[in-house]
Amino acid sequence: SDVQRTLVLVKPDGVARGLIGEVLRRIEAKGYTLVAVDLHTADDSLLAEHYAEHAGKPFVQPLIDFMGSGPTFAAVVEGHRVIEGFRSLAGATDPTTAAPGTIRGDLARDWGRNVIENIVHGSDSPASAQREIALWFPAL
Ligand code: YYY
Ligand code: MG
Repeated sequence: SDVQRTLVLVKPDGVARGLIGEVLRRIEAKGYTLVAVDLHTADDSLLAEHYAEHAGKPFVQPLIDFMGSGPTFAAVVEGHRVIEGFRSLAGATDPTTAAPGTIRGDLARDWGRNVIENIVHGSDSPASAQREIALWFPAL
């Protein structure tokens, strides 16, 4: 198989809780390689493009508000089958039912707010990865 790149985000909840290092530890322990990293608060236009597939859904505005509420740690991560592999490390979208052993299953929970706060994002396909890396790392 070909080497892949994926976009990983430690979302504002993960950054605020001091979990950048824990997420990077799991990525590095798994054996994947960091290609580029950045820490900044994303603006609305970047977030609207990043979540374009969810445009019109009821959770998209709360999601964009949450994602812009503080700094996000962004990383491009490389390895064979890393897109699928990081999704496996991250676990299911809903942290309440995400499997123990995963980032979301071990580190996230439902706080009763109107947005799912689940620590991390990972691209879900090669096409998404290419599109998202171009958005977050235009110089790559
Ligand atoms: O790829 P993944 O992050 O696991 O889930 P998506 O279905 O792409 O949704 C993106 C993001 O939106 C999710 O991580 C939490 C949030 N969200 C939400 O707040 N409420 C929902 N009903 C569905 C998703
Ligand atoms: Mg997704």
